[in-house]
Amino acid sequence: MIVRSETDNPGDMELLNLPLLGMDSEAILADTIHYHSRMLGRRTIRRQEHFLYQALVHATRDRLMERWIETGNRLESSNGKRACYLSLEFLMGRLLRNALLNLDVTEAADQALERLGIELEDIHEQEHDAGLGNGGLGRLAACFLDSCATLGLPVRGYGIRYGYGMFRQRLENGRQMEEPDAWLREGYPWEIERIERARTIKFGGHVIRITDSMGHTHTDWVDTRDVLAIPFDLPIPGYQNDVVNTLRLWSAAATDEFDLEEFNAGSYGDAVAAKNEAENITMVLYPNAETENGRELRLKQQYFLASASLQDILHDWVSLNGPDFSEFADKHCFQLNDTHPAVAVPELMRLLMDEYGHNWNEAWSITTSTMAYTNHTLLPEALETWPVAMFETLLPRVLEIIFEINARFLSEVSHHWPGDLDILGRMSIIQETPEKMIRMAYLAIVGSFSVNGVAELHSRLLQQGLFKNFATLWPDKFNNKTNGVTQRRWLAACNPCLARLITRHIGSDWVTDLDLLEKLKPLADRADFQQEWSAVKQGNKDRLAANIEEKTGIVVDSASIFDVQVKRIHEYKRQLLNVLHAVHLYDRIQRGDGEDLPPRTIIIGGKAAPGYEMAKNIIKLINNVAAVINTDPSMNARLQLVFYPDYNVSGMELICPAADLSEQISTAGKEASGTGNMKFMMNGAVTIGTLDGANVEILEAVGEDNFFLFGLSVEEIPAMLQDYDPQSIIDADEDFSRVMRLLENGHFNRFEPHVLDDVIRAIRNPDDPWMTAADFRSFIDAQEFAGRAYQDQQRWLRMSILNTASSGRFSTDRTMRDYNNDIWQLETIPIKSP
Ligand code: 26Q
Repeated sequence: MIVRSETDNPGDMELLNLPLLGMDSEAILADTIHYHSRMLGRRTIRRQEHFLYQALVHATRDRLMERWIETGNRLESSNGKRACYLSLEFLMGRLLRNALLNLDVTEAADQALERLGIELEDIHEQEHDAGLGNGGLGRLAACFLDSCATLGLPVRGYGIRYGYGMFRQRLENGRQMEEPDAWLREGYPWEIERIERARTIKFGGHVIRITDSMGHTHTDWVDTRDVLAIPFDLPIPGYQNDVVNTLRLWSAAATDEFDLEEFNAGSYGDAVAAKNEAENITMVLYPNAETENGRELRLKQQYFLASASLQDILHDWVSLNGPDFSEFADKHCFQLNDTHPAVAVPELMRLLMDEYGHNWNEAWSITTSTMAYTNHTLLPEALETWPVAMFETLLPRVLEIIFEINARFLSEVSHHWPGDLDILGRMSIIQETPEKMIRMAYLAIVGSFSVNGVAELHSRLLQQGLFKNFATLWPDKFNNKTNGVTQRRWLAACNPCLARLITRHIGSDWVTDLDLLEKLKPLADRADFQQEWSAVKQGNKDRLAANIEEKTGIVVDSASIFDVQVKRIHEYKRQLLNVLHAVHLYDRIQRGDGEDLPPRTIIIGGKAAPGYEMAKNIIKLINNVAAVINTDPSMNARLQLVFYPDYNVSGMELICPAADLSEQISTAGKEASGTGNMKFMMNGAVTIGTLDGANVEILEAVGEDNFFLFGLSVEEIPAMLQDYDPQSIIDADEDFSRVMRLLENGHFNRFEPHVLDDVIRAIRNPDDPWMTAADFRSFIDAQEFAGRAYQDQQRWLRMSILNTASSGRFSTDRTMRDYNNDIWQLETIPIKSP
């Protein structure tokens, strides 16, 4: 039941005394038909399932809307603290399945559609993924929102409504081709446009100072080219608790449809061009790649998000509280998802000073007690920097503020390290050479009261490495918040058969309290339970096999071990090492040494940033090796290799329930956390992995008997890198030599000479920072061990069950509680228990 709030102003629904909408199949059917005919104007439900999908979304959205309004009312009347999650990416995927689950109407919707002779599953297929993110960081933001709503935490997401999300990947002769993702083309029925809340964002112009009659100097940023930011809201339902939070996505528009002055002067073209320039800002999501660093449009996106979101919050504050900001910092927290929105630090300063009349100290005190920064990388080359010159032309007033922040900060540094001149240059927010650049991570650290990494190892390495000096200066700022994933999407919704099996044995409370999966541990040795577990996994493997055949034409053997690596293609993630293993197995089987091997299907999927040549070469290599292996009759069904095309959130929802072996094989010290590792574990896959990111904690949770550990540790790597000599490693290893010979002889590129040269050469490079050759032997041995374990099905099933049973701490419910206890300190919205 929704408890209506007792506000002074009754809402529309109270005024009309409207009853709440029914949650049964009759009511859902009636509303779906209503939308289908009266809104969409369709005469028949046959053929076009897309319209039925839209109609069902509208029926679902109505039910969300009631709870959304009520959540807003309760939030406003409680006047409590809120957090804003600022992120350039929210990788939401599809929303319908999750909305039905969280509203507890999956069965009702299923029955309603059954009456129309249509399968709910087919309706889900109609939904286009909201691919507004690259990978882990964007998906993490989406999981956070689900957990916050479920816990009743008043957290709002702020992001960008890109016209084109993550590109679609197509393969042509084994090479990645990018296609635009026109996800809004057929309309997006989940969003609500809130034109009345539009904000104006300034770019360009210059700064002037005016001294008034009282002698007060005021700073103005004038002659700017302005752009409108229009918010589109998405509902974020909690799990069966009547809470609906908000994800607010900003879209850019020209301030005037046509600039009349220019139009009248006859420059129609210029007027339209100006409109285009404004709308370009939110046109496309940037794929993550170093080559994308420093693009002006990307900086515009970052500032656009930061300014619009902060203006939105400040506007609300002033309309409710008037000009008194004394309690503002007690009521707000801004969590920065990496440095991408870090320009929010100087922007909040600017708004507080120039728009709301505060002095520097007041503004700084508010800023540094509301901003918190999460870092997601350990690669120094991935730290964001921006040319000062670009800020100068695009954001001149913001640049002034950054300089002042830096000057004050450096004076603190020189007090702490008197006489140390070098340290000023090393810690400065401004890097001086070769070109003046702004170090966004340093800006974020200086402007925040909390800085966190995303796994224990990662947070420790940050404090000992990249941010060492800052951690010395402010030890209390630094903390860890190990990532998680939401079990609603990543177990309950995507693996319904396993969810039902678990619920049958331990009850359903694990959906909101994942530690309860521990109760599965005593069942891990029971033969009957193992049989049920095995049957569910087999069903999921059959489902994935059908999907793979549909997408690639390859018929995979679903009785084989499914050995899966899906993630963005990057050298540090070492898809290359995985390929070396595939080639090694191929070689063994060919030379007649494969009799004892269990049949294996290696599945690799992921996108390469369009400008990242080496990553694209790795995709080409995988596909070439796959073509040879899959057509070689001597493989005798022992080995298959599949490149899964256009891997995305919906792909993972099919893949992770079907995986036996989860490949988490990055070079130690490079993967900040990983979250795919957690999704696989939760679904009963066993990990083969290095001691990197959250793998360390996964190993700790599940125990070394239930994890295939290999590879150098972070501590061993520097020494090894000193005189790293892949050549001698290869020469000393017969298997490795044979693999290299096959690769270098052109066995996998017979009619395409040299296409694989670069990627093969990387393995022999003594400067290879990813040290692929160094871990070859230990990886091959661990794989051999995993294969043998799989052949003992009882042993394997036990491992699989224990992995799921130990995955409790990798729920984002735990992660969000940790953020809330240590950083946000929000009161929960009173919630209905599920
Ligand atoms: C950079 C420059 C220009 C344009 C885009 C970017 C860009 C965009 C996205 C840079 C990085 C990203 C995304 C990074 C990311 O996904 N990092 C991953 O975050 C996960 C969640 O914390 C971790 O689990 C992964 O280990 C980390 O790699």
